[in-house]
Amino acid sequence: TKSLYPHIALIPSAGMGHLLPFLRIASTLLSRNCTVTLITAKPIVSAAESSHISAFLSQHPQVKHVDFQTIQSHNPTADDPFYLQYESITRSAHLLYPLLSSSSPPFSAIFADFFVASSITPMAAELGIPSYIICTTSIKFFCLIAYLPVLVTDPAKLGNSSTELIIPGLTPFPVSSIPSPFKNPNHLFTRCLVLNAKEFSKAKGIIVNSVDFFEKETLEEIKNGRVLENSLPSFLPIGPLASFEIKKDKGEYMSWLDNQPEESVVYVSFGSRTAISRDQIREVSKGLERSGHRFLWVVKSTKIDKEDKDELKDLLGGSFLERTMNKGMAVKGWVSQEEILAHPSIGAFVSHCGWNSVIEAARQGVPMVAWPQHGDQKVNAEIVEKAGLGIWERNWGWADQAELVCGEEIGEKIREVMEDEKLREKAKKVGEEARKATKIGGKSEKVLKELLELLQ
Ligand code: BUP
Repeated sequence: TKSLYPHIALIPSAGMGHLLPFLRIASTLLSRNCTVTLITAKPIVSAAESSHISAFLSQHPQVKHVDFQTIQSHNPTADDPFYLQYESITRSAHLLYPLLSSSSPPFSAIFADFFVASSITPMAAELGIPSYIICTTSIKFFCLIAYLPVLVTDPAKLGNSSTELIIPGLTPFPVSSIPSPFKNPNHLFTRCLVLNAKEFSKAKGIIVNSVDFFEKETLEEIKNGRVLENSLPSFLPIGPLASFEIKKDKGEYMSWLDNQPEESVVYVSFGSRTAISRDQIREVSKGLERSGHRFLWVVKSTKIDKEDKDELKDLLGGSFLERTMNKGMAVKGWVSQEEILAHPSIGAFVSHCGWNSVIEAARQGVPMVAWPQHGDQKVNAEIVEKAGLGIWERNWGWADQAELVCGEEIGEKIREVMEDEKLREKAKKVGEEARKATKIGGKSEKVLKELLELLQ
């Protein structure tokens, strides 16, 4: 029998940047009386993913959890465990058929990560369950992914880094912003995305953690109907997704922030899966010191958190820590980024521009120094710049390029953002607009409400 409220299956992919938006969607759906089944793959790559899933489930006991064992990939050409995990989830998703077909109450819809679309979307169609893709990146980058099946047939289009890539109907992409794996059709990251992109058109919609005004240009181009010959389902921006509460002891860094003057601290983080080289870490430390501003810095030197065993004093040098003792705080391990960005003492955010980080900064109206490292991040950085949320120094290359960004330049950019009152005002406006969108009657709230009504 069909219940009054939808029963939704949530299927995230690997990495915190994919898991967190799903948990946020789950808690939003629960607050609207939906029944939620969370389907996660095991084994899990990072410790942060395991601990967040457990904490979320213990706080939301009404959520049904299915932990499914994946068939592991053994791909010797890929060294990124997250990419391998994308592949194994995709290859194992057919194992979910019995669950998806026989759930009680039956599923009203499946919300699946864009990295599992290729296996879930056709299966859902066969079962007659509406399926929606959850896009955890920007709408603009998603359009690039949707174009990948065409692009890989003609990689010469990316031959020259000083030119632009034209995707019909969209403002051109500077080739220098396209992630380097896209130049290689055999790269695991590219292959996975191509496979998934081919199935995008079969979904009922693409749910995005974005806000109408924040990606206005792209949304208008899509509305004009010429993007990818209109083959994509509708985009449903429901962001900025609100955080769900994880009751934990307040970190030492939060008490430290409590004692700093308003808007005086630069927060620095490059996300959950960017390993910054030791040499680049040194330059960041010089930059922070040179900027003269207070700082809170999340230091990460490995891709996977479980492998991060370096001590702060080995990475930064004991003398740096002593010299900056009264000026800043460097931390290792997981911090509550949303809480940090919401703290009144935060004045700017030096960020890799992972999409969740961008949207969190937008929601809090915190000005950014965009420092993209890989993947979607340069495309996202341009959106940050256009929206008036931050500045982006295009000469700072990808993380895998040999050239270091020197401390002097880093310090200068931090000063520029911290001391730019106009930018601060613009960023605050972005924050106001973003928060308005999810209030009752706001643009994102309406989109969500209409979607859930449709699924009832
Ligand atoms: Br690190 C870290 N605390 O210590 P992105 C990250 N986060 O809350 P990424 C913390 O993880 P992808 C920490 O707030 C954001 O919601 C942060 O996602 C949170 O970047 C999320 O910003 C990280 O999208 O993922 O991790 O590089 O590559 O998928 O974009």
